[in-house]
Amino acid sequence: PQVTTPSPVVRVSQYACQRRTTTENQNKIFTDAFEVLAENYEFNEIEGRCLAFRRAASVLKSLPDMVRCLGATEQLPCLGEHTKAVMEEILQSGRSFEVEKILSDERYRTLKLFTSVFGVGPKTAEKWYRRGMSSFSEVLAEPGIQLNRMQQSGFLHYGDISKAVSKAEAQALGSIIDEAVHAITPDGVVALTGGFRRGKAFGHDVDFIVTTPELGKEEGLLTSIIKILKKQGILLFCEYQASTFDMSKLPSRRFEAMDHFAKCFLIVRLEGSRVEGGLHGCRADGRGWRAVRVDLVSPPADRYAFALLGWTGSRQFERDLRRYARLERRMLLDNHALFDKTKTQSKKEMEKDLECKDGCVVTKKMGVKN
Ligand code: DCP
Ligand code: MG
Repeated sequence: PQVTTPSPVVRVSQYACQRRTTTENQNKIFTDAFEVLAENYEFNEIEGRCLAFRRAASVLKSLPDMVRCLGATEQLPCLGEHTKAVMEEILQSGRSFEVEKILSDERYRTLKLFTSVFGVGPKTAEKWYRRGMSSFSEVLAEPGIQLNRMQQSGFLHYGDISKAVSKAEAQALGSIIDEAVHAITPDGVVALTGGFRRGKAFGHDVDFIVTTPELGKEEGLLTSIIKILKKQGILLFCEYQASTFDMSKLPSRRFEAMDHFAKCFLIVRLEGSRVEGGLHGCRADGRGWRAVRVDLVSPPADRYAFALLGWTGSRQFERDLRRYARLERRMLLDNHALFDKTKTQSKKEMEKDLECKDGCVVTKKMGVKN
């Protein structure tokens, strides 16, 4: 008799940092829908549901093939009833009624439009929407509205910075930053991070970490870079945040979204002549340059590894990396350091941690996919 060996069940971890994921997403049809739902929950400040859809999207992105029937999702973590219902609908009809309803919703569309402006977060977007505005021209014509410097630049360069940045453009910016850093200090370190470090072909901005091998010498590095870019006449916007990093105050009790390193948010003028293959997308106005959003962060050399890890992303990967550290390794990870909690945590805190561990079946002993 013929013996069939059952195909091995590949267990998918509930943690993004334990899943091998390529940049090719085979399940875009579902994850695009999930992103709309997540964003809508975000606008309505329903954090738990927002996160649930982002987690589900992250799981589907790690799969080597497209999900073609709901049965194929049985063994997958982080997919709840709601996510499965949306998937089922998409599998049957190619679309989700709920997603389409959101996409045509006036409030969602307006908040989505307003938050696409550099410097405009959900709070400001909501404020403008409540005051009855639904277009940029209405915002710009409204006499009572005071735009801050960032928002003014956001509107001014909207056409350019809402367009994707290509890898070639990121590389061209890399050499601009590289030249500036090495003019300041020959042994300076520049690392391309964010989405481009993960191998993405396009991004919404370009993120760099800059530092010096010698501890303390990185102080003033960002301000010197800013000076050089200004002198070159290519700095269209700059917001500088000085370092508030204090090693003695670590670990901080709760996780903060932003780290304490010196950083700056820039808009840089990039000449097409500096970009291999030219600027991404053809320029109808024949300007020969475009504006690009650039973030620079400058940790001291002994924090470099943590900063690099934290700024490489993706956001979901970072979230899960911290969750994995906390729940599976009893450690505390952020952009500054990694701490062993078993040495500092009280029993009560430890029990609380275990309570918030996900319902998904994952134990320390469970084999992970990669
Ligand atoms: N990051 C984070 N938490 C934040 C902001 C950033 O963990 N609140 C990390 C993860 C991001 C990285 O920094 O991947 C860079 O932030 P970006 O917003 O630039 O995200 P990406 O570079 O990943 O994507 P994009 O291509 O949109 O720039
Ligand atoms: Mg980025």
